[in-house]
Amino acid sequence: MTIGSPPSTALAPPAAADTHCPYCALQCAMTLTPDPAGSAPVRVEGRMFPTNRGGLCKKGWTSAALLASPERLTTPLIRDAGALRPASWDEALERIASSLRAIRAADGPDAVAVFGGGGLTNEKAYLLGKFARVALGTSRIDYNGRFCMSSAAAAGNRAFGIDRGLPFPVSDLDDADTILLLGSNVAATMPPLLSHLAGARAAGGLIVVDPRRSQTAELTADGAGAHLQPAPGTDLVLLLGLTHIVLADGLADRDYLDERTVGVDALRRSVASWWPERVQSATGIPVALLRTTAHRLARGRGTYILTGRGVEQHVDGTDTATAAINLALVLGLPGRPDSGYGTLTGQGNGQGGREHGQKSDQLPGYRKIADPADRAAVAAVWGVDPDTLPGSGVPAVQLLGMLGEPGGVRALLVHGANVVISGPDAHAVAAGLRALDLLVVCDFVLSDTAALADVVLPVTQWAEEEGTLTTLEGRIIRRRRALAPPSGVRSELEILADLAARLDAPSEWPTDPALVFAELARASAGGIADYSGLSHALLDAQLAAGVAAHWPYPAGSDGTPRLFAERFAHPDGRARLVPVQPRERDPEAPDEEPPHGAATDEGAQSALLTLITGRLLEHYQSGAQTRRVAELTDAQPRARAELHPATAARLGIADGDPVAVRNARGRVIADALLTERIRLDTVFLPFHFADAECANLLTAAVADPISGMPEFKRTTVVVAAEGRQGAGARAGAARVPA
Ligand SMILES: Nc1nc2c(c(=O)[nH]1)N[C@H]1C(S)=C(S)[C@@H](COP(=O)(O)OP(=O)(O)OC[C@H]3O[C@@H](n4cnc5c(=O)[nH]c(N)nc54)[C@H](O)[C@@H]3O)O[C@H]1N2
Ligand SMILES: Nc1nc2c(c(=O)[nH]1)N[C@H]1C(S)=C(S)[C@@H](COP(=O)(O)OP(=O)(O)OC[C@H]3O[C@@H](n4cnc5c(=O)[nH]c(N)nc54)[C@H](O)[C@@H]3O)O[C@H]1N2
Ligand code: SF4
Ligand SMILES: [Mo]
Repeated sequence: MTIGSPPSTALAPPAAADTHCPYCALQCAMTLTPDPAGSAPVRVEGRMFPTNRGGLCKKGWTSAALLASPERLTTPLIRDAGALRPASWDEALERIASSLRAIRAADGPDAVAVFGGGGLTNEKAYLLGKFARVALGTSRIDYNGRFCMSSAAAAGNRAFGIDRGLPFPVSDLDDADTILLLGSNVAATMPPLLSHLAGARAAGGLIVVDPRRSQTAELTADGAGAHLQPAPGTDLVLLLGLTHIVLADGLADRDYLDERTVGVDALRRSVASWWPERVQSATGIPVALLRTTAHRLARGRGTYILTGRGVEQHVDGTDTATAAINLALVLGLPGRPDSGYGTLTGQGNGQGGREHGQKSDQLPGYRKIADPADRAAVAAVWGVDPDTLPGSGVPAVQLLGMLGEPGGVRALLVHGANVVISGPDAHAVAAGLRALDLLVVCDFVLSDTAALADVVLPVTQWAEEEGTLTTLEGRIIRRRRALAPPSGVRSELEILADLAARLDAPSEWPTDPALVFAELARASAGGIADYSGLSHALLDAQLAAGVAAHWPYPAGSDGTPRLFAERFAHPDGRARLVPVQPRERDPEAPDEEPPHGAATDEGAQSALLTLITGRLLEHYQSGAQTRRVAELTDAQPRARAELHPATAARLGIADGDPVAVRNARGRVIADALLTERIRLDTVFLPFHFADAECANLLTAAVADPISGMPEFKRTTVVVAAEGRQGAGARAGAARVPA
């Protein structure tokens, strides 16, 4: 094997760099200017760009704080006698390589697994997928995007034959008359995106579907639109009901259905019994509101349907996203220049991260690892025999369930994920990580997962590296280097190349991001997510000229800002209407599991509620990064459990009191935040916090059978004032009516 050119860390940094925020998929544009006298090494300014129009949220503004944080890791760490101690790179890498060799020799390549992340650049994600298949020979690779985009991806693939979050530029939303936003709280999760909703609000057409009156639902007030507040997890029925009304009231686009879709008859039959009164009783949404919503969507002056994690992170998330697509197709929206359907991708590279080989069944370019032609094409680029490539692995929830199990996983390499906070059933995840023979975590801070590792490797941060990311609109953008990394820190590309060499891996392992991208482009040629017409140099020239690059971008093309104008990606060019129905509740599903000591009783001091989890504006994901930024933790220092004042009053809980939220899996303690934004029968916890405040102590490791998405948004819990938990459990818990 050969290791490529010297890493780009040898280059002198530019005076100012035009780059993008390290956090979410909106990838707001910013300019970083070195600021030796400042509290952070660079000054952050918002930059004009179509997605953010110069705006940034609080997380973006404060993103430089972590670059020179005292909590930054700058040396490898090795666990010795129970504690982590500093080590040299050579010692750390040799410890990893020798352990991997021994485990592989004893138990075969699948005893080693890899867990990636949707925040990794395309270059890192690509090289990580290649490293797993070529250097480790393991089938067991998956990533945290499984917890994020998997349901929408599965639904998009089966309906359209392709999975690109928004098949149109974000700025297309500006001219919308009506936007149906299901399970997405963009006011907190992508604030600069709100400017693109202004047109629909002015037209009175922003319709938000959320069991909470979220900050985004609040934007529908004063005639700007409507807030539909269904019981958690009943969106599928709501969508079947809306589709029923569209078909029954003659609002469907018949020509479009005839010319562009397959399966309308079966779809019609599947929604026939979902008449509005039945939907009202299942969801709680009044019939009149169902009707006005369906008619508004069919008004035909620019209608968009968008989904977020609130409808996707369920055991039936794929079917719910499919029902949203069916509604869009019946209305004839996808592919129309003024209308469409899309899902809002979450992580910084949530889109690109799901295209280039981190998924268990995938090769670069969104190719299928089980497809002989796809295997042959990628193996040719890698210079290996296709028969040496492993087959499909298992999705993330299943992978985490195999840690330390007999015949399961003995060694895990984690790149860009903090699974002990963000995976469902966090106690079980932690136990699995502790049962491993080798846990290696690459990170730039000692994340909660890194704290459990046997070896921790310190890596570069966003402002110190070159690369590309693919935004929520399928646009490939450049991450640019603004300053040199601290000494002692290496890029993941260097780490993977070094380990590949120590493991005597075949193929080439370039470490220059531009060369890795060039290889990625070749490997993706002819795939669904084709990047073969692009290079770092071309992207830089386009950036300077203000030209956008959206995939598919095959060699010789100018890219594809809008998909589906002529055809969908299935061989016959037509979209599939896939009939879906609410499933019989799985007895394993969290809803059905009686929490310890819970029963219905008069005078109960605890209540059986549905737990919803989600996000706060100030924190990002597991909080590994944002819990280390003073301005953000000052604003949101700890988890607060949102409760309706009436529910709280019944339980004797006042605002700010500590409450215990528990079930058979775990117990979370958080201060009460009383708010009428939430239903009487639900409690909301953010999932950004650790230890006793970790919301995923309560969620179950049950997953959507199609996508592998865990159930993050609907968990049955018992809530009581902390301290009165024992009494509450003895007295039993009363179910609170909606
Ligand atoms: N501040 C901040 N911004 C972020 C992130 C972050 O961690 N913090 N993460 C980024 C990432 S990776 C992602 S994926 C996105 C996620 O962005 P969103 O999808 O906006 O985030 P969530 O808060 O998980 O869920 C959105 C809403 O779904 C609602 N919801 C819960 N259950 C249901 C249900 O059954 N039905 C319906 N209709 N709604 C429901 C919740 O009440 C919540 O208001 O945000 C990105 N941006
Ligand atoms: N209960 C509940 N759980 C959830 C969700 C929910 O709504 N509710 N949402 C889910 C969703 S949508 C998502 S996306 C996941 C997020 O799941 P996590 O994996 O927890 O996401 P992050 O907190 O972003 O973790 C990324 C880690 O990688 C590090 N990191 C960042 N960039 C790099 C890099 O380039 N290289 C390396 N090696 N490390 C890097 C960060 O410091 C951090 O420690 O959580 C999921 N979990
Ligand atoms: S909206 Fe997302 S990309 Fe924009 S500044 Fe905030 S976290 Fe960064
Ligand atoms: Mo996400």
